[in-house]
Amino acid sequence: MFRFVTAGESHGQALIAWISGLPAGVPIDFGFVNGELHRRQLGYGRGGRQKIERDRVEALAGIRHGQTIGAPIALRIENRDWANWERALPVENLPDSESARRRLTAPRPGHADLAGSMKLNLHDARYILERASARETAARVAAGAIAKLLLRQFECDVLSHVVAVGKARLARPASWGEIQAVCANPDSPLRCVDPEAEAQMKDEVDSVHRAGNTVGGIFEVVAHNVIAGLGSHGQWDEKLDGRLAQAVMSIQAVKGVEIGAGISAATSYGSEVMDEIGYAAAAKRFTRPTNRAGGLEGGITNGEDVVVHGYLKPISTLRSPLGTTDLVTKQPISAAYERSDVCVVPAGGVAGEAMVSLVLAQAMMDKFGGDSLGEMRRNFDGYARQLKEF
Ligand code: EPS
Repeated sequence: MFRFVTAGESHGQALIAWISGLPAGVPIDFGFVNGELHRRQLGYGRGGRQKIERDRVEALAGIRHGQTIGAPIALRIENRDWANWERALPVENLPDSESARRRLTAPRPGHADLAGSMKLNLHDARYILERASARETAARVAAGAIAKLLLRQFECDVLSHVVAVGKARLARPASWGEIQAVCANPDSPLRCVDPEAEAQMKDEVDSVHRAGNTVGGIFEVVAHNVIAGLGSHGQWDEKLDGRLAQAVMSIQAVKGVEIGAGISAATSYGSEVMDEIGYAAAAKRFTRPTNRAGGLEGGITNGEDVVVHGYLKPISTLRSPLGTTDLVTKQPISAAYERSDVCVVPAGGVAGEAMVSLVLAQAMMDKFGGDSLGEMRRNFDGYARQLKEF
């Protein structure tokens, strides 16, 4: 069974990702994994923390001689900021622990601070925010990179780009080639395929930054060359669109997920929404002139690109804070502020790629299984042949 979980706090020693259920023999390119971690750190509107961190992965288990060995994989990413937090968050209860604590009793509206404090019966949101922090997405991206390396064995690739920042929006669809080009460009400030739309997005970031505010947006994750038939129409929890939605919704600050053109489809007519079906005899495959379904029908991939949109609310830590209530005194107070990102939509997209890759890798394992990559490839190739002969 393919599974993954993470551990680690934002200002603790390290983040950990644990992945189990991958076949033996998948080549692991650490340059690629570290490149993915670097991509997550980029983006116009990031805060001071990214000047401290240099995310790199260290493999502790499950990878030997550059390949998976069919054993659980453990990955570690160091938090360089830990050096500044060792006294505030020690593992052991040191003699000066009490005075060194950096308590947070002014819960930020929109963050996990209040809900988590009530739930855990703590009058200090520190422990909650440490784990709820989007720093955790670094561990997801490391795990997602491993999933991507499995998908790439089957010619499938997953990338993302930014579709909206605040009110600034990319008004046209992006081709796969454009998405590849913008993802390969380390100087792209917001990973938007259109320079004019990107300039407007930058203006949005600048203006909210000046106002001590934050801004959200929309990212689009595209999985290219996904084989038809992943997922199932059989049970609610086997439907791949539902599994993707859960995975992307679980990313910090995501409050909405859309598959294909799902949101506008709700207010359009049937003839404007469905993708007509053709057939390319030479390629022996069914074709669609449009892909409004986002590559999924009935919870099953249909052979078109899988397209998932994540809708990110603005970051909840505001330099001009909103009003809140102190957890201890119950008196009105301004919400806590130390430092914060202003816009994280490009980083959210990289986390989205990781989650989509992990779900697709899981669906590939469900269908093609195999304890070794060779066994999985035989299963895949046999099915691919069946599709051609269909
Ligand atoms: C986050 C708060 C900030 C972000 C962090 C998420 O951290 P800090 O309080 O240390 O400045 O930078 O995201 C990351 C560290 C990261 O690597 O993405 C939060 O509260 O969610």
